[in-house]
Amino acid sequence: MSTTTGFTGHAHHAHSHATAEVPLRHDWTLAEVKALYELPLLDLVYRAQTVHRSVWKENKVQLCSLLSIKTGGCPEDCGYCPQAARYKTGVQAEKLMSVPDVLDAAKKAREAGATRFCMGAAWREVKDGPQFDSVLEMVRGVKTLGMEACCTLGMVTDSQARRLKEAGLDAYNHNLDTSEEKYGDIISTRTYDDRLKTLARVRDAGIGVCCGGIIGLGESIDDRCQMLVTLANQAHHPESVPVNALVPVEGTPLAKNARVDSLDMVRTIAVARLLMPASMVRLSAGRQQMSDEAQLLCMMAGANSVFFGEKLLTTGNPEFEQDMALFEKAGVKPLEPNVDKPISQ
Ligand code: SAM
Ligand code: DTB
Ligand code: SF4
Repeated sequence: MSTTTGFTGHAHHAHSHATAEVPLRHDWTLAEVKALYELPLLDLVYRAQTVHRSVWKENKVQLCSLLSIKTGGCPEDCGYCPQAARYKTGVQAEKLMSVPDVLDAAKKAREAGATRFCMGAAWREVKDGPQFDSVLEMVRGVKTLGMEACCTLGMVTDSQARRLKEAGLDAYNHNLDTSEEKYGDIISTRTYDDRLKTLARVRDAGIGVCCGGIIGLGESIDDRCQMLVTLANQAHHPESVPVNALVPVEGTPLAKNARVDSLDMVRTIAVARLLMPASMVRLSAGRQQMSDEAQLLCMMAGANSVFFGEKLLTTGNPEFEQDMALFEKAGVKPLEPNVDKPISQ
């Protein structure tokens, strides 16, 4: 099945007025995708950049801000995660942040140039009640500030997805992380199918899907490519595809994993760009370990978003000044904040 990119109705498409002629395919085979992944690096980057520029004509990079609104104490056993209660990582379990504190952080992020605000909670799933009501309030507040609002709260039901949509949520992040085959080695407290079900509920509620993965979990190239195939062969591509490099955290089962080679990030991002031309591809966790040059190569390969600010959820991120210096010296254009909403609001 093949459709052409139709740029309507999504907040982030405001910076691409293109009626691009790049076909959106949903029938990728693993062999095809592996052949792309294994191209000579510069051929791969050249192809990804060519597709990228034909769709994203303004070639801007979105600055997103991430806030952990509920840190630690999670009952799941994701092998990479410092927030799982069962691993001794030094992350303390905290209560859900208050609505005003979250909105203060959102305002600061907007003043610093963020156009998207992502709120993360270390929950297995959302539970109805006062805490979820507060999250809905946070979403409404972020929307009032004129930013894109994204949440990542674990599994949701249909009615919870509907309520998030009504509150104005633009996107829900829920990663597949790796291939279905590899999944059981990394997480035992839920299945790949649980993940896909939540993603379908989010999609059905009309919320944008943010779904990607992590490299450096000990997966094979096949696993990496298969994850990208699974993402791209859905009836709709996720509007947003975060590509994370494992941040190894002491106390987690994956703490001693080998450091991710930056060029593997470049390849993964390039293939994501080729498979999902109209999706935002986000260079997410792992930037602190990457050189300026490697990050720029990721952008050449099609990454058009980064998380900025001193922290991701619990681990480090490059300093704000360092990021701004990189954008400045390389002439990378950040996506402008929504000018219709006054900054003082
Ligand atoms: N609990 C919710 C869930 O799992 O969907 C939301 C928060 S969870 C921390 C969000 C994502 O962060 C995970 O899906 C994973 O991809 C990423 N992540 C967590 N720990 C990481 C690490 N150490 N390195 C890289 N990415 C990580
Ligand atoms: C995503 O794919 N990466 C972000 C966001 N979605 C929520 C989270 C990265 C977390 C890195 C580990 C930490 O800081 O705790
Ligand atoms: Fe919990 Fe999410 Fe961390 Fe898994 S990734 S342990 S679900 S916070």
